[in-house]
Amino acid sequence: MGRLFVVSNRVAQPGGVQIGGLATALQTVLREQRGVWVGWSGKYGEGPPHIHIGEGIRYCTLDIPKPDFNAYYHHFANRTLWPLFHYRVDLVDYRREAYEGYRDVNKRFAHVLAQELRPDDVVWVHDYHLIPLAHEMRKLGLAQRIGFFLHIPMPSWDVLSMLPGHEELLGLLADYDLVGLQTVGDMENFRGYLQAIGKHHPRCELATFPIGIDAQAVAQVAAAPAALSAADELKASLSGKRLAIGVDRLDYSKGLPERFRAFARHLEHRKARREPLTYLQIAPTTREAVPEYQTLRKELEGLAGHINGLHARPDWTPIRYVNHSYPHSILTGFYRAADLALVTPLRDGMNLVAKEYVASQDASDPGVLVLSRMAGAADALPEALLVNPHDVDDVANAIDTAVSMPASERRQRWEAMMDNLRRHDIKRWASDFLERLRRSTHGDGHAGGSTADAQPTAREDDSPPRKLALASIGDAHLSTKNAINI
Ligand code: GDG
Repeated sequence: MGRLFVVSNRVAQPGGVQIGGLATALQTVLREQRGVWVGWSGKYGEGPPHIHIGEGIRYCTLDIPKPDFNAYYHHFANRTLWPLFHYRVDLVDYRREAYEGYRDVNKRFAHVLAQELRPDDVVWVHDYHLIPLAHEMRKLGLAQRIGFFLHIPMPSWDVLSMLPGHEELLGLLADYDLVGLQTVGDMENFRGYLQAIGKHHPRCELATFPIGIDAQAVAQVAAAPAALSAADELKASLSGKRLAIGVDRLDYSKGLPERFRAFARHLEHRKARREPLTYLQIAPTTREAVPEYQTLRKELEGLAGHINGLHARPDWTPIRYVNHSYPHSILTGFYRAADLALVTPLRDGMNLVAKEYVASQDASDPGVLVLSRMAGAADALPEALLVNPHDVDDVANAIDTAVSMPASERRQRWEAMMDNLRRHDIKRWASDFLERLRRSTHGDGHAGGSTADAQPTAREDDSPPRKLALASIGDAHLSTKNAINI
């Protein structure tokens, strides 16, 4: 069996920034399969790739000149594709030169892979930063099996078609042997899109692989002394009040202003005035160079100040709003201390926080998950209190329901969710994807020859979602203070 190559914008090197479950899972698979992890080095510049071997994995990282990186990452990936794929067409900023920079950086990645790959290797590409990569690799004559996994939502045709040149860009996905999506809805959107643009038979297979977490590992960390003492300290600071928690990168897709407003609405309810609830929102900053993130930060600061000013009492502050990031050992303790979690993104490919919250709970006294219907995780966790994140009353009422839910119902819901998380964990996600990629038919068409001869025979997967994981591997800006996973 050939080696496995994982390609993502960033790589998780041992001893580097904080490691999440996704990074750990990929590292495990890479170790088992004599793997190579390819990504940006984190440095600007030109020159040959850096090779580093760590814990059985070969890391191959490339420097990228700053102007190219700005065009590729800051602009096209995060100011064009990210808002588009999250249905925020109002925020899409398309510039042709940024698209060209994005294509150039993908070419750089392809050249590095061309130097490294052997004929029987398999390549697994991650996320929207690298959509054109297989195409660039095919142009260099690389015939290996190449799979792509999209971590974010795949929107419908009417949204995708607003992107200038969408047919060219999204058409390039057909150069992969396998395109994996988070949910059946994402897959149907992409299939509908392909039909609308007249590509009824993509040469690649489409399938859903809902990402999971290492539920057992998260549960163990949450029950370990570091987490338990973090939970105790947090509870002690609440003076007997109940706690709601939110943990999200500071990103407009996560629905934070809407959530703050919904919490304010809850505070107006009579019962809430009798038994006040404290809401802890942890929101580490990311992509700080992108203006929309700066605007969001200001908006949240204003909202938190306003809501606190309106409702706080001398001995109680309703919203504790924190921009720092915390190690997972502490975060799981915070999850465990919270009576409910508010996971209300406006759109989310999956949302791992929802799953981590569930896995961190004490089985005898679990908390309640309030979850957006717009998150991929809602497919796998129907026992959560599902809400429309745009509807402040719906979310405020769900908070009331969560606070008054009897212990027996909380346990029943939690057990069903936990069962799902255990059965569909991150290891299974990775092995399902790789197994499917290795047996993909089109790869045989490529092997050792030109891709032009490969017959397009679509095989789309309608199987129900395999449920349910930890971290984004795309984010480049992980300052030492606010690092999120990798
Ligand atoms: C993309 C897709 C999809 C957060 N704060 C801290 C911290 N985190 C960790 C969480 C979680 C991860 O970051 C966030 O994962 P999400 O899934 O919630 O969201 P994205 O970053 O947007 O990820 C998403 C995911 O890819 C995987 O496919 O689910 O839909 O958008 O693991 O715990 N980690 C630490 N400290 C923090 O303060 N250590």
